[in-house]
Amino acid sequence: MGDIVSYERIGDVGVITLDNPPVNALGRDLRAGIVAALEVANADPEARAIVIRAEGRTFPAGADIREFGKPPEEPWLPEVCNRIEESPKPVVAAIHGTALGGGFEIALAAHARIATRDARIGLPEVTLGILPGAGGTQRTPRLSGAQAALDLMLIGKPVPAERAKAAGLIDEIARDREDLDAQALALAAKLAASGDAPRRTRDRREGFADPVAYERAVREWREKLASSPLPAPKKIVDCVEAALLLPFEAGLEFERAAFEDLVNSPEAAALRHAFFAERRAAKPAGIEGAAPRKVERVGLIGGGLMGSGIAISMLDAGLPVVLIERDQESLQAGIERIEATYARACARGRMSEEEAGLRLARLNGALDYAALGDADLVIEAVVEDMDIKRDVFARAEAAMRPDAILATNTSYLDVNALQAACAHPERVIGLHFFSPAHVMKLLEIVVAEQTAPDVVATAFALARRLGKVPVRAGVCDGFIGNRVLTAYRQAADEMLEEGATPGEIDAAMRAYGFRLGPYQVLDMAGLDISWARRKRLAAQRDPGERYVEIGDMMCELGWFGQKAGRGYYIYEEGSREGRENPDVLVLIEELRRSKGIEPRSFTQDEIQRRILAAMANEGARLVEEEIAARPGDVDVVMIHGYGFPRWRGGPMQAADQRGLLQVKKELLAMAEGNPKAWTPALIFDELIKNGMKFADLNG
Ligand code: T1G
Repeated sequence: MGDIVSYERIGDVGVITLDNPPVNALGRDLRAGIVAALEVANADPEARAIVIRAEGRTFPAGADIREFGKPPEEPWLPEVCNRIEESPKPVVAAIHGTALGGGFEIALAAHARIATRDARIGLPEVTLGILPGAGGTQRTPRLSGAQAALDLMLIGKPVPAERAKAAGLIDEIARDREDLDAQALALAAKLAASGDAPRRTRDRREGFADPVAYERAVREWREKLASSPLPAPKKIVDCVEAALLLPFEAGLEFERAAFEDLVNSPEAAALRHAFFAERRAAKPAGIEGAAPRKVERVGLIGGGLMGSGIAISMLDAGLPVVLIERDQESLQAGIERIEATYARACARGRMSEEEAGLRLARLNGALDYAALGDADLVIEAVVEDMDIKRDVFARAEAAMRPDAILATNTSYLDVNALQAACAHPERVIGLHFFSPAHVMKLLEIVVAEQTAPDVVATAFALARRLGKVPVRAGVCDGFIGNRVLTAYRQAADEMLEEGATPGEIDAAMRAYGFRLGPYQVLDMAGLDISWARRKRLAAQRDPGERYVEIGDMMCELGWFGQKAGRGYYIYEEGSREGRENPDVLVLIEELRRSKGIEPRSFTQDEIQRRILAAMANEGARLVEEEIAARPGDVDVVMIHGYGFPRWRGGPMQAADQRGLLQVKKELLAMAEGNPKAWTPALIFDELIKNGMKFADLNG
């Protein structure tokens, strides 16, 4: 059994307890321990029934994801589940926390399931590019029918115990952990006392009661997934359909074959990478032992698009916010923007009026900075102008407590310079939210030269509280995300000059998995934003570096994108769908002629390869400069802030999958036209020479 599984008898019930922190992941040792304990329990003459329960924060939250991609070790999880199901004594699963994936499959193999009211169950394997491979696709629909089973497996989100009970997946609900153990023992004893043979889930057919509804659910999900580029969701539908059509054992084999096809797929490898990269990014080096400061009151300076979004994030997390603006009109506009967002949420049934009222009650507006006197954290979200930000910081510092944290939401500006001008530089940090700030998950935490470790720790704790995905970034122009974005756009612009069209480049990146291409995003965000930055940096630009003027030429004509009705695309009144702007093609043609460039055609594959190489190279430079702590952090930023398809794993993971030598060759070819931008980062040679990948630097 080892020391992570224990067995004891309470009355006439054998109790198997799992204790493998942090989440009782079903690694080899835990699986072997369960099998051994089951044998002991079934051999124990005094035990008439069995309870499987867990210590720690949760019932098993799945198979051990770290084992995937490696040769599987016995006992295999499907076998463990079959052993539980075949137990001659009734087995009850006592669930608390989050019973997910293989953890819930263990419970499904038991003869009855009881869960605490606040427990959640789920089969989120699709979020890892795989499927429930230990009988979940065969046992779940037998209990709940196809609709509930498919929703659980294809949406991939855990559901509350009550909902699982309503779907036939949980038999009893316990008020809390204490009640859980007692009720599980009682249920086990009751099943034993019935004298009936344990009811195997494989023999259950409640979910097959309405085959028409079953087939309809299968058909509807299959239609919904028709255009999905991902293999796992479609295989899940096939498996659930097989559950109805095939005998159980054949269904299990069908599931196993599908699982093995998927577990070694590039999508599954990329999604696993993303899973662990997010968790590593949330634990930055340099704050070990630094206790976060308390944050119970927040001040927000600037109620524009970003400021109001950040305020909503704080209000949503239960934090009171005082919003500061320069005049009454702007303050009113900021407050109305926040109120309108909540009104929309209520109108869409996503929030009750009462809840919206509670959140808005935590919002106060003020014109006087003195209102920041008791704030624990103050964030400025004013216009991207260094002088204005410095002035705002100085006025905030004068009003704030010396131990309160002062943060800037700048997207590009030099946080070191802002910090250096402060009376208490150690309390200054960058908190770079992404628009809309109450929706976008990413939070770039920009650590400046003098930022104190406990201030960094506070920022990461705050991110967790806001439900954000935090990534530590050093100070440079654009931090991690906007630096990589700039390289992305430069690579795209160069292909525009060489013969591609905005539509072709956007189509290629959509085909790669982005929801929108770079020119659609530019039109949405407004071309004037990046124009302002190019103008700000014009004086420092290296004349030797290749510069594509198309964006500037369009801005000079006022073609700022959606807000101007035209940009790379033309937008009919009020529409966000655009048709390619033929006048842009004329401008590009003129630019080519002025530079003597003979246009050529580009395949989608070449467009994707060049852009991905550009992003990976910039990511590599960010790691070399220690702006990014590891390549995985670059991937997390691009996935959560810039729409990089998660199932591709991010630009660094994509470069690893393509092969660093290939990517380097791509860059060298691009560097012929622009050596400054595309000369491969030195790290490429280092890794290639040692047969390593970016992933090997993720620690
Ligand atoms: N395997 C290995 N490690 C895991 C793990 C898992 N399944 N789940 C969590 N961890 C680690 C995680 O890396 C972190 O480690 C620590 O636990 C705390 O996690 C056959 C094939 C359970 C909701 O997809 O969704 O079963 O960083 O920071 O925010 O059909 O973790 O501390 O070193 O995320 O409170 C299916 C994945 C697997 C669930 C807790 N299961 N986990 O969230 O903590 S596939 C999942 C989660 C499967 C079978 C198939 C969350 C959580 P470290 P955390 P949290």
